[in-house]
Amino acid sequence: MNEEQRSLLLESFSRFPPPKGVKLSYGTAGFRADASLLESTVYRVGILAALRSLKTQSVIGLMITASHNKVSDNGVKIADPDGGMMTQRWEPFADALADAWDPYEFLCLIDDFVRKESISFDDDHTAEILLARDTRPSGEALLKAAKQGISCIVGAVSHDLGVLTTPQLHWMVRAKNKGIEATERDYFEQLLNSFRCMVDLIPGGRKTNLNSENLIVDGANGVGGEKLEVLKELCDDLVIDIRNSSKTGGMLNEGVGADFVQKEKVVPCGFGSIDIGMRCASLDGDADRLVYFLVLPHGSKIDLLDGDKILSLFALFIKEQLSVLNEDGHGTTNSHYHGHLGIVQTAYANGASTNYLKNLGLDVALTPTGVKYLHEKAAEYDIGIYFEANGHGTILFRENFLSWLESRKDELLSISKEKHKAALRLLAVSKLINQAVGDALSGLLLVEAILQHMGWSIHMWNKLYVDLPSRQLKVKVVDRTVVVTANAETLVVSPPGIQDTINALMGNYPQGRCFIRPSGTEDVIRVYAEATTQEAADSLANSVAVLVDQLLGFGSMQ
Ligand code: G16
Repeated sequence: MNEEQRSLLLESFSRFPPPKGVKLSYGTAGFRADASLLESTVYRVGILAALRSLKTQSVIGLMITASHNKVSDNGVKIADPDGGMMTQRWEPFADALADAWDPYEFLCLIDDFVRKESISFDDDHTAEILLARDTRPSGEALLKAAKQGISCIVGAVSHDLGVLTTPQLHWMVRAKNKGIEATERDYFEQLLNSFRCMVDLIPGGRKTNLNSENLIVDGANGVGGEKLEVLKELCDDLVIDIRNSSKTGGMLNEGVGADFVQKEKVVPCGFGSIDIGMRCASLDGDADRLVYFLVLPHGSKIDLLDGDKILSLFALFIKEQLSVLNEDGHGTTNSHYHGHLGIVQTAYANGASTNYLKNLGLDVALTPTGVKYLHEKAAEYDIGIYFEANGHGTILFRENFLSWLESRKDELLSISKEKHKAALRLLAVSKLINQAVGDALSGLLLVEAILQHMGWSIHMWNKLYVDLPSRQLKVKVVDRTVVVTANAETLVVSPPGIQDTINALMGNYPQGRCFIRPSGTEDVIRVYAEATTQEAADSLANSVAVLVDQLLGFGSMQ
């Protein structure tokens, strides 16, 4: 780094001192904390994004969001050139940068890293960063801090895209680096064109109103509701009733949104008895998660169709297209099978969903929580479908497989119309579903298209399998980092002894399964339990939560 660069960094450093006594780390989905603590961190992530852009010689994304967290929190994360999460290799540097107190330590840290990563500051390439934020009131000021960070790397340019969903930003970064037009309009056009293509390919021709009930969507009082209004305006094929859009004045994620619906399993605000039996969906605070639900008669209970059920619907559809494509004309499968399909879940996946997928003959892999892990694993297949139970997921298509489909689709028409259509459907799915990250808007369109294709109502979809009763709890502890897990978070290796007690508790319940893990987005330990009855799942989750509270918490639970 030259002197001009050093002095720019030193000068700006003094304007963004880190908050005292707080150590933040690049967790499950970037840095997250109370918004009042984040200015310095976001400024430093601006620097990080510019360095990442120089290193990769590509456009990088920086998103200000805390997604499902409460409105007073905020967060920041980086999208890599392919639109995915920032490489995990850079996370330790992100942590060290966020934590540097002394100006010279700060400068040395950057200097050493730049050298180690061979980042070049030549004039031929300058850093370029796309910036966006969700609807949180703290977003605008934090976005300014990010710009300040970016601008202290000589020549770096930032483009403020304003309020976007997280997946829109990831999509735009990916598109821009592929040389594709990358405005919000382009995003919606691609989604809607491929959705229409899927609808046109429905067996027996386009059918309107197969799902006679309207779709009712809870927008979490956030950016998702706002963008869904735009989508609705552009699409005549979908009749959507949007509730809790950010315009209605409700509080972001407060009694609404995919995280609330999935964890509490009750109706979100704005829904009630008039919606009984209707097809309802819920987005989270930055629209990267999607769940569906049915309002049950009497009270506020729902039947939840979570990420596992969305995954199962997608898997069934993709498997059907691959079978048609690979069928040899005599009812048997071609010996040169095209399109290896793989499924990726986490330990939160309901046991019934995993059994269902395995019974379909599919490969099911397990990773730790966090799309960065699931995405990496899913990219190993020709078609990799990943979903967390909380509704965060997508379908990845390997480029080679897509090129093969593209090159063969016309030739397939001379062999069989059905094979040709199966190829077209897979190509349409690859354009409809976000290839960068889980995206509630594109996921919703794909669910709707597949339900129409199958001629299914939400009730029929819900019957694919019956969930094992489950319960999720969270426990406040003194220091959540003391809990270390292994085997895709199914085993606690530290502190010693906890796992033995959890095992003993699990033994008290038929099909009892329980695990704990430190959250990467909230200051809590999460507890998940499932068993054959709701009472048993609740009791197992409670007893493990009490154990965690006694050993690591504040002893306030009974
Ligand atoms: C983020 C991650 C998800 C993760 C969720 C909860 O979602 O992207 O992969 O499942 O946090 O993580 P944790 O249990 O570690 O708090 P979002 O929608 O909040 O960005």
